[in-house]
Amino acid sequence: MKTRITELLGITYPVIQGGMAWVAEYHLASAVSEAGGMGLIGAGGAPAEFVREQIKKTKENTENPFGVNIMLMNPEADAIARVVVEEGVKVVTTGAGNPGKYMAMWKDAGVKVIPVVASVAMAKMMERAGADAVVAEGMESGGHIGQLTTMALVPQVVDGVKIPVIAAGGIGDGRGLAAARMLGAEAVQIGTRFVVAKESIVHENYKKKIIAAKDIDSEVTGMSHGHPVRQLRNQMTREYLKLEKGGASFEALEQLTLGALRKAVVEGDTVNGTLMAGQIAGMIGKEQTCAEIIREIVDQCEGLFAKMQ
Ligand code: TUI
Repeated sequence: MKTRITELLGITYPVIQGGMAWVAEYHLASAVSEAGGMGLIGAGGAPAEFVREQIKKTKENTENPFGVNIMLMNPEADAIARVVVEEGVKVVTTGAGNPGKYMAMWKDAGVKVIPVVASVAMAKMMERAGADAVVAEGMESGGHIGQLTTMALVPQVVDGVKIPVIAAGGIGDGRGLAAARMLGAEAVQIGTRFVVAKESIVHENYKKKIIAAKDIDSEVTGMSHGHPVRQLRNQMTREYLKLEKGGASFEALEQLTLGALRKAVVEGDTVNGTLMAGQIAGMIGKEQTCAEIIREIVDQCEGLFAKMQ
């Protein structure tokens, strides 16, 4: 399972855990890294000092490489960008924006930079700016998404850049890893399956909703104002989509979702909370440890490749 990504990151398996806001804190990140994948702390909308604490706790729990995902809409993104350098974090992934202005600082500090992109143009721009790899994320993903599917996006990004590509969106098992490798990706990033990991601190109610979800149970809100977010259907999404269809303003819609991800993750509010999850939720049937998840994915993928020969 050696690829340019396992070499670049110094990991055993080409499996990267999504840097999910509120969800991806140190218990999850260190468990994934301990299991031979790449754990990520999701800075989400958190303050910079909270992220520093999370980095310190992750270091106490694993000696393996781990990274930090910086969600660029966070008003504290500048401070978090400095914290990762100060704390000697080896890998940064970014989402929901263009990390160009931090690139020189990170490269000078020897940080490996892996922006999440949703288009070929953005991937090329990131390569020119010095990115070490990109995550090509399809709209099957949970959370903030682009417009293209993983199947269409990944091979086009692979053709468009020389740096290695990590596939994300709609990947939850060894078949997904094998398919991603066939599309030219050298690793996968997986979010939703790790939300229900034993080491994930996400509220039981949220985990149960993912486990119970069917293939068609996610919805995309916020398309009309350019911030599409995929999440499981509930009372909140029904209300949101009704208002959105009626032409509600961005501000009015934002009122509905303010603090709603925290409500879901921390309080287990599955009625008014934002249950971010990808389209693959329908395939996720049980809670497992990160080590079991990674082992199963890698074994299944290797079995498929062996069968093809
Ligand atoms: O960032 C994500 N997924 C996320 S971030 C997030 S936090 C949040 N919380 C509440 C409401 C909304 C968000 C939840 N999920 N994925 C990575 C990703 N990045 N997907 C798409 C993009 C992207 C989009 C546009 C990357 C770059 C980009 O370019 C913008 C530009 O400046 O050109």
